[in-house]
Amino acid sequence: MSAARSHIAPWPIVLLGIALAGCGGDVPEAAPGPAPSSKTSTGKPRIALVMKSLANEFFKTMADGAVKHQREHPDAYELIVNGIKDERDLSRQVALVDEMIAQGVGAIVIAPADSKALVSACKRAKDAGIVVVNVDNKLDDRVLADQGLAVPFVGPDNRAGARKAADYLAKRLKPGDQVGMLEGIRTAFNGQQRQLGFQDAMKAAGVTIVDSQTAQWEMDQANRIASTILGEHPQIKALLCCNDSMALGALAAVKSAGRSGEVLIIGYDGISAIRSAIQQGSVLATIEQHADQLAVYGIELALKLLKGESPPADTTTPVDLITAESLGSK
Ligand code: ALL
Repeated sequence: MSAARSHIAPWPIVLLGIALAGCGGDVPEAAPGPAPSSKTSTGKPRIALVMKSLANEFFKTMADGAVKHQREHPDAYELIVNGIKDERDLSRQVALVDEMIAQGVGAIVIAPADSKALVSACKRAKDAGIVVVNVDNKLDDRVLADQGLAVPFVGPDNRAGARKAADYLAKRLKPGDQVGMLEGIRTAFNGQQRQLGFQDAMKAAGVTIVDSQTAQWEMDQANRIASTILGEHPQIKALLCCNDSMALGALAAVKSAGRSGEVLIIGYDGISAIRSAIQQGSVLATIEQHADQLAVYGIELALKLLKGESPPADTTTPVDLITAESLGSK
């Protein structure tokens, strides 16, 4: 059994791992066996993509983009794709990094589930001579500095992205209106930045955020918390959700409270279910952060670093507002 398969966790990672084991090709055996090498027997570097919850379409899209890129560049590298089962499974993500170190991959491209908790694992990888590239959610600058670690980041300006969606929402609100917010994992930098972007826009519009709670990026938790917020603050005019999974949970809560059309919803990611909801008019807007390209940018940078190029400064990737108008449904 290949090393890639031997560490694969239950569904949905299994499906992805099997698909990618074929795609990645020549994956070395797990220990005991020959000493790991950062290159395969064909001389190609192996790049490990380590993501967050594969239950979230955002990361499936990210994985699909990476697989497509590898298939278009079969001679450049081999790809190992990993993810965790739920958004909070930090220890599993740390373990995945350690498994990739043990396999002796050439590079790790990581979307960390937590901006602080993954720094030590990334340091272990770099100390083992592995190229590390950080995508999507930025590692904490202070913890990186404390550990004497430099990791290039490729990803969006989440504060600016969130501001775009919330400014669009603000056009439908008036000063003095009240809204609620669903936050991501509070130790994730991108979640913090999205929260700030939403706050910036509401402050500028004179709108009060009367309740803001973390639903840990998850739909089910968002559904429960949104129901509570709607019960406790029946006057709210909108729910601002720091990702689309939580927007889906909020949407179900608004529907079951019989408040469809009265409580506006915004999200962040651009997943297909939210795009459909926007076209149907039940969600107002989201932010497309081009998940299919995020890992690809990271892989392309990793390939350059593996060739000995110097790491660049952080790279900011695009974010686009998605509304019924932009989807052509109005
Ligand atoms: C962030 C991603 C997506 C995703 C969220 C939950 O890092 O940018 O917004 O929905 O994590 O894992």
